[in-house]
Amino acid sequence: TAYADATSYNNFYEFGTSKSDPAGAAGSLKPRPWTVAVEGEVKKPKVFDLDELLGIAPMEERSYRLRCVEGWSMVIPWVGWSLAELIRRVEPTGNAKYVEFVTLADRAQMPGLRSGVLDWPYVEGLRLDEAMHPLTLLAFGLYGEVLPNQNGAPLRLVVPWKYGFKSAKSIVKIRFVEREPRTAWVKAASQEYGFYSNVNPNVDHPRWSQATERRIGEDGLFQKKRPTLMFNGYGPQVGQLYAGMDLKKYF
Ligand SMILES: Nc1nc2c(c(=O)[nH]1)N[C@H]1C(S)=C(S)[C@@H](COP(=O)(O)O)O[C@H]1N2
Ligand SMILES: [Mo]
Repeated sequence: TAYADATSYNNFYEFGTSKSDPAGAAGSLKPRPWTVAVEGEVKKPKVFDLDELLGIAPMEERSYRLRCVEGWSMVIPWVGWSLAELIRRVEPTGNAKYVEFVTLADRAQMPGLRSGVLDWPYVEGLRLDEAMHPLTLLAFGLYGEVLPNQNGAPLRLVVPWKYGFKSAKSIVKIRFVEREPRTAWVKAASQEYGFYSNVNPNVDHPRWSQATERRIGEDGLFQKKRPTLMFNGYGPQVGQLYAGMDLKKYF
């Protein structure tokens, strides 16, 4: 996906609900100074300064497909390291079953918070084994640059086998918990958005099919549609996490 498309067609409701809003409005986000509190069921809770986080593990570049629940997808060379690197350092206790990601909610920086479209702050969550999976990236950049604000500066998740909304932007808190977190989209519409939200062409969103997708930048005259792949094509790597689970029930 072209850099210009990846940075101008975004979802970031804290800056408005239309795809072009974040690129226009996210200039008011201040990605420095920034801290991330890592807490809850861990032996070594800690408030990390951004500069410390940047040095935790060597930066890697990974091109991931990301598919939005609305049917568009992108392929972006992200820069970051596996979230597992951070998780190992804080030593989760035996009670840590899930990881909750809380993102910035500051009215002074985020005009979209005036709207009640979501219950702020935006919260996402993963099961601990999903969070530990090496594909789960804590991203600090894209295309070899620091993250533009509209893409979730200064740090965000990228969980490539799940719908885009699981990839929380501008994270300020990571909590290890025993119970499945109540995530922002589940709170907003639990019939439409499940906790797992694995990309699954066989489970339709109640209002539209999830069988195909449109790659951003390819939407010319003939609107080429691509078939959506189970787990967004990452099935060989992540399918085992869901062995024995009914993915229609746990959508
Ligand atoms: N804090 C926050 N994170 C968020 C969102 C949001 O509204 N707020 N939108 C999500 C959705 S629905 C998608 S599809 C991706 C989009 O990421 P991108 O704009 O960088 O492509 O971010 C996700 N992370
Ligand atoms: Mo999305």
